Amino acid sequence: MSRVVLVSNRVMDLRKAPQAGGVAVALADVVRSRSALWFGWNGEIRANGQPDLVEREGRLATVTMSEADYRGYYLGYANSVLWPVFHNRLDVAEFEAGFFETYVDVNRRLAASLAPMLRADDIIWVHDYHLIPLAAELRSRGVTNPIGFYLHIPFPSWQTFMAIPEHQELARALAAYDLIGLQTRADVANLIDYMAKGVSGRIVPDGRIRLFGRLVSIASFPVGIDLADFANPKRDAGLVQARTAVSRIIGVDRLDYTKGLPQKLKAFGRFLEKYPQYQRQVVLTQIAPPTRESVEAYSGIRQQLETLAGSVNGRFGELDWVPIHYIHRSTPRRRLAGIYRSSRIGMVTPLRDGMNLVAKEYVAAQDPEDPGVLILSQFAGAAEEMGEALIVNPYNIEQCADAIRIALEMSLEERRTRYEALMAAVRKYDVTSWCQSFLARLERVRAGEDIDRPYPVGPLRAALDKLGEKLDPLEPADKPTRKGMQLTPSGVGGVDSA
Ligand code: GDG
Repeated sequence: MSRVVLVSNRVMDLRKAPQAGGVAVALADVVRSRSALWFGWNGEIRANGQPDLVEREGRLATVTMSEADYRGYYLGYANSVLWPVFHNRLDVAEFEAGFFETYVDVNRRLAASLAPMLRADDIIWVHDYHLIPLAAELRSRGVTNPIGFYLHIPFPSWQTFMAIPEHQELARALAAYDLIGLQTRADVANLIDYMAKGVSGRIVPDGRIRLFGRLVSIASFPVGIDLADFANPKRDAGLVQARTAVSRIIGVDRLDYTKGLPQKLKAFGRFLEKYPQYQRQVVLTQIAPPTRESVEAYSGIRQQLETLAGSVNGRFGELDWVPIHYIHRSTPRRRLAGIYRSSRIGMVTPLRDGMNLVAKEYVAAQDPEDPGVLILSQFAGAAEEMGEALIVNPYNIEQCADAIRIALEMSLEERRTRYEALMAAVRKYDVTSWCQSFLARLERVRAGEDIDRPYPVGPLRAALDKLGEKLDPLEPADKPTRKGMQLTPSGVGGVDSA
């Protein structure tokens, strides 16, 4: 088995990764379990920090960053342009700030540091929107290894993506990868749609996309959790209020404007107003640790949430009942499973989310004999696999308020049926299968076997004949491009004469 080189914005200390949760756990597991190198920023900002001075410690290779690089690359282009746009928030994107140059420059210097550490048979797996230009920068240094890219956040509609002034440069950078992995089939359709309409990409018969003279595979690999972290927890006694009859709704979200927190608090307030019989019977515990506080767009959200929590508590609260418990601190990971299991409802209602691991963690922690109910936003990637949750539109406050009531009144039988279906989905795409399937596909790229053949060639040829088009033979990527098949709006499976 070849060595895998993982590249991500943050590299975690292998001892601390398990507490960090999320994908850090998965990457740390990959590093521990096979021949691997993990390269990226160690989280330190130093006056003389540079992405081109590498510190090696075992299988980790890390760099520090200067204040200016951190501002332009991380806070700037990554989190003030790409994060909002990819989450449909063009209104808070800071396009004019001139961050793009620093973003590319940091990627260039990261590539310059990484290139000398690479071996001929390495496969390289790059993570997330901070590092889109990395493969192109490696290629310009002569790196020919298979390089895969995984986007943890959603890919927006083609019109939204084209609002980024540098969208063509980003598309060219994406074309330098051999494999692009996305969370959902909807994201795959959006990316292919953009490539077709925005930069004249063409699908070839084996299912890959020809773009800027290269062939790129695009597929969905839904990210999952490690079930063992959440199975069989004890109910967290410290969380249960004095009145044992009180049902808890739990929310665990970084305090990010994409997570739909104001809408969630409003929906809970509306629920208490509309169904007063539940006053004193239900609490909402919202854990919302701080995140990216120095990014402009995050400045108002904390105050907005505190005001909303205060207003619901002031309006409905009693001496012995506080309706909303709002915790603006991180909670130790070891407590999360017990908190989820103690909660009758998991409320995961982001306005947009790549996947949302909290939805999966909540389900995995439930007692199979007496499971709670997951209320899930239709705009979380998780909704594609978790249709047995109560799916809601987080903007529809009335609907969310009603969903809380439905969840509270749901029969044990229905809760079990839904739980079993949800658990099957959480088990099917756990974190191990996510890593293995992506890496296996990247290995196939190296072996020259990354061919999907999604179309039976006979019907395809007939359809193209009808349109007067020719089937694009599989040509080496560096040969001049012939006219291929036009992409359909949904990306795969059809022929469009436009
Ligand atoms: C990005 C994408 C995608 C949260 N609060 C605390 C805490 N957490 C943990 C959760 C979970 C993780 O952080 C959050 O993961 P999410 O998936 O919910 O969201 P993002 O951080 O936005 O992650 C997302 C993900 O990447 C993976 O691809 O699903 O769509 O946006 O594990 O449990 N952990 C602890 N204390 C907290 O207070 N210990």
